[in-house]
Amino acid sequence: MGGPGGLSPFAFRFSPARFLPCPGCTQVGTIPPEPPAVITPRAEESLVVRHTATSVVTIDRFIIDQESRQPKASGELSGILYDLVVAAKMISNKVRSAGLADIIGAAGTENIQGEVQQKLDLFANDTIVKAMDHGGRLCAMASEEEADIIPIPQGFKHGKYLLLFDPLDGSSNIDVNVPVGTIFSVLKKEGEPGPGTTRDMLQSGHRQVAAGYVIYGSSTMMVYTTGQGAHGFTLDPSIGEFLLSHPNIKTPEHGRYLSVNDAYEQHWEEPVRALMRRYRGLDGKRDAMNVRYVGSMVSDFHRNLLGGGLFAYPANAKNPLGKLRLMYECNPLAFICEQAGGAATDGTQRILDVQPTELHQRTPVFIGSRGDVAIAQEMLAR
Ligand code: AHM
Ligand code: MG
Repeated sequence: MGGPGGLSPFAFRFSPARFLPCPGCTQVGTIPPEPPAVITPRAEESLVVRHTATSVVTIDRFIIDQESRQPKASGELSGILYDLVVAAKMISNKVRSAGLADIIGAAGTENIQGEVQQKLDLFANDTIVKAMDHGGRLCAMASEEEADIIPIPQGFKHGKYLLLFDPLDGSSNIDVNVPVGTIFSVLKKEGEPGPGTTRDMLQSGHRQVAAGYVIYGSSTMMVYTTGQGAHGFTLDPSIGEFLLSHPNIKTPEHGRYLSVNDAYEQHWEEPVRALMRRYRGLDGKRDAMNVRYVGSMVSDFHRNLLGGGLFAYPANAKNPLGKLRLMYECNPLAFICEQAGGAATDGTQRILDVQPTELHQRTPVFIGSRGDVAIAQEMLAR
């Protein structure tokens, strides 16, 4: 094991020699194999894979490779990831045609096939539930779209894992063609096998066994971690496969971008105001960060993960715990961020150490480049 970027050598096989006309000559003969897909470092220490015409690393292949590093792996977690990949492709396909809703029928109306159009976030929710509920690997699910946990239907086997997800985060942006995303977290049920309960789900984020997100942007990307680094895959629509594009993502120690909705400034407490002045360079203690706020957490987080920066959704007088949900928004992104060398805090403690008491619990969050998160920790703990 241990090829470039931590991949096993078999992930970079040469295409077999073939009998084809030699390039630049008229003879028919064996042409040398193409060079293997190579991984080259780029700025910000992230790695980018350059695939060749005949050698690519699909997400399935990568998942198998990672599984083979865990001698005790049963393959169940890999199965969950495969099913999520299928759901992500289906949601991506639907999101891509969202702009056509006015042509083929808006949500709540009948489309030309006589089917009732569904809101995209509900479509995404149903797609994930149906992709995941019968595989025998999960014992329960929870979604931002549903108040209670989602049980495994009768007649299907219960597995040992729990899946929590936000099917379509930032979905209010769909109407204006802004990227949205799916976020997921996988936990393991402790104790006796059988149906999962809310209580089983109330685990701190550091116990996640896998987490990831899908961003439906100018391209569709999935980024996930099982605790062996954070890896990004871009959907190639021509072959319908997620291909490894960003292995072993590393986020810069300090970032360029600050992502926060400062319309809430009047409702922030003074330490948060002082912190934001610091990030903007207004107290003279650091260079000003550039402000970028999409209003779609996955988009803001993804940009900052690759380019460096900090996403913040602090508590405010109107929302004393902020807006974002701990278990299926902040925990999975915090797991990925830490795997990429970043950090996440609620202002007083590491996000991944927060002990949840409710399924849909909210938390303030400051997440991104380690050095920038450290400033939040220092200034808010005072
Ligand atoms: P949602 O789960 O209802 O889509 O809300 C979450 C979204 C995040 O994607 C985004 O960062 C945030 O809400 C924006 O909220 P605000 O408009 O208050 O800044
Ligand atoms: Mg959400």
